[in-house]
Amino acid sequence: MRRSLFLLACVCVVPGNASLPLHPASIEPNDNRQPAGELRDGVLTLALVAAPGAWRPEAERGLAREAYAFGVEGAGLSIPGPLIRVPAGAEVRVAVRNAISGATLIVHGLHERGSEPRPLEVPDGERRVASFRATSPGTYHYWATTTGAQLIQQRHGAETQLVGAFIVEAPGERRDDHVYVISVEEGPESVPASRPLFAAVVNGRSWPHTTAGRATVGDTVRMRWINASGRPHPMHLHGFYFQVRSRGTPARDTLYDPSQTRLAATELMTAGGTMTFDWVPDRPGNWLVHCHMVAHISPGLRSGAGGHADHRKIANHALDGMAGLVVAWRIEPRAATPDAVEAPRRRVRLIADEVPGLYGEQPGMGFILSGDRLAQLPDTVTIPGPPLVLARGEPVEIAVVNQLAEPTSIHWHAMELESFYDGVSGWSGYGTRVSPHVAPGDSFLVRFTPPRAGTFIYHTHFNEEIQLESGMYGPLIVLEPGARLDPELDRTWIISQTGPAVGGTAPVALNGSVAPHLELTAGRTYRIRLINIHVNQPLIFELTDEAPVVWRALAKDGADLPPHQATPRAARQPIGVGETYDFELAPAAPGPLRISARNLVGRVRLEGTVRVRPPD
Ligand SMILES: [Cu+2]
Repeated sequence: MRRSLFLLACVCVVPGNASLPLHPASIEPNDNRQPAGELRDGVLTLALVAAPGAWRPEAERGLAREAYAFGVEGAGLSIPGPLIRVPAGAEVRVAVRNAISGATLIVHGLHERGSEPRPLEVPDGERRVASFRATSPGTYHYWATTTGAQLIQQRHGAETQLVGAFIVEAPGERRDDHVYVISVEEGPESVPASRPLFAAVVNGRSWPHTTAGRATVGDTVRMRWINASGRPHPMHLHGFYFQVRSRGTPARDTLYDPSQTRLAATELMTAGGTMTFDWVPDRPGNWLVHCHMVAHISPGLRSGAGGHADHRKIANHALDGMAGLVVAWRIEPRAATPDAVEAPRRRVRLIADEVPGLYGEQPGMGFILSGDRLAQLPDTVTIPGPPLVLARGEPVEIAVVNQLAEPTSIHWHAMELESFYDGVSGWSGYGTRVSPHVAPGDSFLVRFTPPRAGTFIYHTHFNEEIQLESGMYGPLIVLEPGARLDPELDRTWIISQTGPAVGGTAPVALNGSVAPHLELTAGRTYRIRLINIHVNQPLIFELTDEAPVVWRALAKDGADLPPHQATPRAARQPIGVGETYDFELAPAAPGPLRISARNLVGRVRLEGTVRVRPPD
């Protein structure tokens, strides 16, 4: 199928699929606030249609794309399709009419979870009914294919938008949650990783056209996320932690009991995956929830953008330098909010600079870190960036100095700080006080007081495709007051890429090396801070021996695990980009250990070794 774009206003439609009508119906976005169908006496009755239409991921501003979509019979099509939402125990009767000519429609997900999946086969032009009792509370979705795809990740092109949310409420559960459905339209290339992405949307719209959420300090905001795309998405909330309440697959949702809930600032959802989380914003301002894979928030997703945007010409990074899987939240103060920023007790300078020709013709971009005395200044950047070590409760002022040839802005990933210092230029802040980007030759003073000790990341939030790939990231480590970082026992293993990718995914490196060789000593107890800040590569990280290697989980995203979850486990950790994990590792015997990091379909992306020396 060729990439087909057409102007909605244009009468001469260029169909990419034979079944697209000459004057396609307009497909509207669906914010999932209104359940569809009629619920009466415990029975939900709903009549759906699946049909082709014209969809505008970027609202009135952008071009229209052809898509197949669901709609309520007689009421128009939407992306995502109508929200099916019932209390647990309800009987669901959903009729589906197939108005996609020349294709048999197979609808997945309209069945009780825990029972045998029953795909609904609807021949061309006909109508079939799925009837079942919804008894398992959770966050689910339904999706359909015209090509016989067995899994959601096998779809591409126009049918990728045939999806809708399906929520089964537990008794007494609140109903004012926000349901977000992620869908991605991709091209048909046989290797999924090299498929071009045409649109990445949340509830049918690409940033900045996604629906913004609004809340007030102290509210509890519940979000249900459904990854109805064929790609993994590590979803990151700026400036806060959220409490994870459920994680699910298309087949099953696991609702966490209080002993299973945990904090996260970034949570990886694989294709078809779901999660529910609660967030209590305690600071006002402009915030974002977004996928941390740079390809899924790239301005190149904008129709007509043609790949890369020239960031030197972008006035507002937030609105013009990102697209795709981003959702805004504006938090209003509950009362007059006191200035949360304390006078700094510590000052550091973080200088962004370039190293010409580090990656062939491309420069490296990285950081120099110093105290407030210029005499301490090292002369060259390191990639990954030097560890920025702070103390819990100690107010810090960081002067971000930009010596690059282009603007930048630095984000303090998972740090609970004031919005103005969060690093999304053109967005972070409140009211008229919005943070600027740091122009070349300029600087910006960032102030915050780390409220918890843990493993965080500092990284560029500007022109990420170039700046992040070129080296602008480093570990941000917060220690308990009075503690000192012992570089022998406290190890950071930071996964990233090695320079700008040439037409694909950049090679994976650990601590800057594509073949890392690390050394530990038997009998010692180490803290391993595992960070993934690769631009686009979620990984399954593994440490192996002939016998299973066991480590003890300590923290995720900088937040300590509750004590009963801080348990020993096999040294194997899926890690999305933007996630951090802390482990305690105590190798008992000398010998070699093997490091491997595979992508989510099992291909090895990084191999290395750890030599465990005999005890002294
Ligand atoms: Cu993503």
